[in-house]
Amino acid sequence: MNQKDFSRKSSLLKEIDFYLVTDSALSKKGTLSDVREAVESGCKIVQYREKDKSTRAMVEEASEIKRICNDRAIFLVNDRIDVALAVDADGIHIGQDDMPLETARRLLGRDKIIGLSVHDREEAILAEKAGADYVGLGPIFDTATKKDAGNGIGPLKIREVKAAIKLPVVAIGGINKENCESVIKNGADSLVAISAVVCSDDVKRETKYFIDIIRKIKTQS
Ligand code: TZP
Ligand code: MG
Repeated sequence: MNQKDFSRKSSLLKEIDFYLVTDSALSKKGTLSDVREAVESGCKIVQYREKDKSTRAMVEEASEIKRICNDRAIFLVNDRIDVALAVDADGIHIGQDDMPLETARRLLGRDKIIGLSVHDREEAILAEKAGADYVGLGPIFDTATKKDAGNGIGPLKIREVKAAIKLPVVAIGGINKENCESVIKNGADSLVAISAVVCSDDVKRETKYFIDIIRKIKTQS
């Protein structure tokens, strides 16, 4: 998105439902195809998460993802603040062991979105105090996608975190079509389902499924 400013940032994040995180190792049709299909399906937030490519290849791919997202979806880069800056992404997503949030904020400025991974209520409260724009909470269920993710914390923890902070909470880890209802019913604003979407033959269809179910449950509650 081009015209992002500080006042629009929180309203943009209020609109997210299904959140696409890319994974080139798991993807059936490739990262760019996954982003294209998800955004065409109505996905409003994309995170470029790439662990195996050269910086040059990442900058090229990130630049293409930015073009696809354009003004249709928020575009964030996982971990790599240099790549985010190089392509003027909308922000970054970082973990507890990555660059400190305060440092990332200094480098990116207040208009950019910074998401932080948290595992419990205490980390979520600290994330809010440090100036995160949203938290990624997980792993909600056990997952094979991230080897060091630890055990699933269960969907009830979402409720606990939602009660403690005002920031949007994005649930991640082991989420699929069977268990996604419990994630939204327990208060998640948005969810990530990496393998459930990028391993499928039809990313467009799977994205649409998640968007529809998330919206349906949100309007019921
Ligand atoms: N962070 C916590 S769990 C996870 C990440 C990146 C992997 C989620 O992948 P999946 O396939 O949706 O379980
Ligand atoms: Mg990280």
